[in-house]
Amino acid sequence: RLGYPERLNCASELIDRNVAEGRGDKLALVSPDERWTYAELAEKVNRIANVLVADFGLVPGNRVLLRFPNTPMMTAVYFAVLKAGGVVVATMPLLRAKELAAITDKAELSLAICDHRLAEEMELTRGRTDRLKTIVYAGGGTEEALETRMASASAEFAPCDTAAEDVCLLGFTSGTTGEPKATMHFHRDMLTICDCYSAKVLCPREDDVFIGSPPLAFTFGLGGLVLFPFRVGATAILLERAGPDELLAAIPQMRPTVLFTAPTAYRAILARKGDADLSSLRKCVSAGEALPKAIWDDWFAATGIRIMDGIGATELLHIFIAAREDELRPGATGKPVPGYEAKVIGPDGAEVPDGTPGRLAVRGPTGCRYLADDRQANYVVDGWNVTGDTYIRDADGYFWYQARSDDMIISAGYNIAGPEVEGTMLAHPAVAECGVVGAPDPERGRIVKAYVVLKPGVTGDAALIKELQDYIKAELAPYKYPRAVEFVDKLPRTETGKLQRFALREIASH
Ligand code: 3SK
Repeated sequence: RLGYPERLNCASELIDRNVAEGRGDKLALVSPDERWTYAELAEKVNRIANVLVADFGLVPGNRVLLRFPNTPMMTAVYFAVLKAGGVVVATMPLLRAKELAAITDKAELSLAICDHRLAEEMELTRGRTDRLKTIVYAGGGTEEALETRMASASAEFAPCDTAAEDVCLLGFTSGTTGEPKATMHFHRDMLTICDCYSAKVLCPREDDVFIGSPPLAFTFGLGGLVLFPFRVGATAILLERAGPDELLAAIPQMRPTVLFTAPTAYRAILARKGDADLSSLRKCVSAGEALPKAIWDDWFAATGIRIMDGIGATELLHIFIAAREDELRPGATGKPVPGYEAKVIGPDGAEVPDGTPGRLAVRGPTGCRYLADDRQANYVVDGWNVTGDTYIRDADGYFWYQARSDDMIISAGYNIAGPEVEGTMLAHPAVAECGVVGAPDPERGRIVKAYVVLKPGVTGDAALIKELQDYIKAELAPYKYPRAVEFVDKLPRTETGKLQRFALREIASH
């Protein structure tokens, strides 16, 4: 039992509490250009909250679109909306006007706060929806800019007396495969993920310094780069661009202790690391897509750190299966995070025996509440959140990822998990990246097809194709080998680095 009070404002709990408990002078946020203590952050949050209420008439329950790269200012605006009782709708910086307009319409947004460097697409959005009435720009130094308004606003703001179960966040799912869905989360959910996954599995300390790549608009980034550090009074480094090169430059210089990123970034950092000093790191978390064991092994060999894999979902706000470093099994995702339960179910919805693949279902203190969406009935069945992932649970209760349920390839009657073939292929010394999908085949229905990005200097020819095929046959059941292999320069990925298998499937079907 988490025992939160009925009235709760998560902005007060995550920011003001640090000041009240004597951590006002402690660094909350660091970026290449700025260093804000908790007291400075609290003051900016208050000023912005006053601007939102006094200048733009925000009332509790109003939704506000946020459009920023990962910056201290984005964080301040985020918590200002929450402190004033508003609802944050954060968007990925790279979204285009068409996508922003779809979100604006779905969430019925009239107010947006936007980094001035992202103005172009924001202005185009105005032309695509009638709803958006006001756009406030941060930065840029104009008279209307957020900072100018903040300067004349009060530095005091009493938190809105929100209920623990008032909605505070609409998390949009990446929307790569269809119409975007918005998941509603409460003030208490923001603390729940800190007090379950972070407190019980990650176990951060007040002297930790967090860094990572996911955008704050993706709840993986929100938790890992803001909520978890703030819950324990730690420090977060925010980088606007946080690809492997930027992380490799920042880690030796800024000496973070906790890294949140995705498998692709771990792999790319290893490939480019040279003699970069990563010794400040003590904990590394991977989520966003399944972590191939080959990457886990290589990272451990290079750094001595046991990457903590995890699976989460925007629908559940953060990670719900993971394991502490001392309990994890390389290659397995882990066990249900304390507070959550998980099971593997068959097509009839009944639990399947251990060792049998099926759909992962989970329930716990956070869960899916889609905003006005019929798809709610497919996702939550009898109180269980039914994910789109195929898993096996072993006899010891560890959950092993197989594939996205729609990434299972059925070839001549065999069930083949594309990600398993990818993970194995990645361990071949010539392979930098790999995506495996089913391609139509007149005889077998589908065949396994691998799209391979080679390491620099390696030539892709017929001999290498044969070598890769033999390699897979030697490592996995031979029916899983890719009957087709194509060398490509890059793979289609989402902004958060996830492989877009649906895009590969489409290419493979032509
Ligand atoms: O994709 C994931 O695994 C994830 C992890 C944490 C929070 C949110 C998501 C979608």
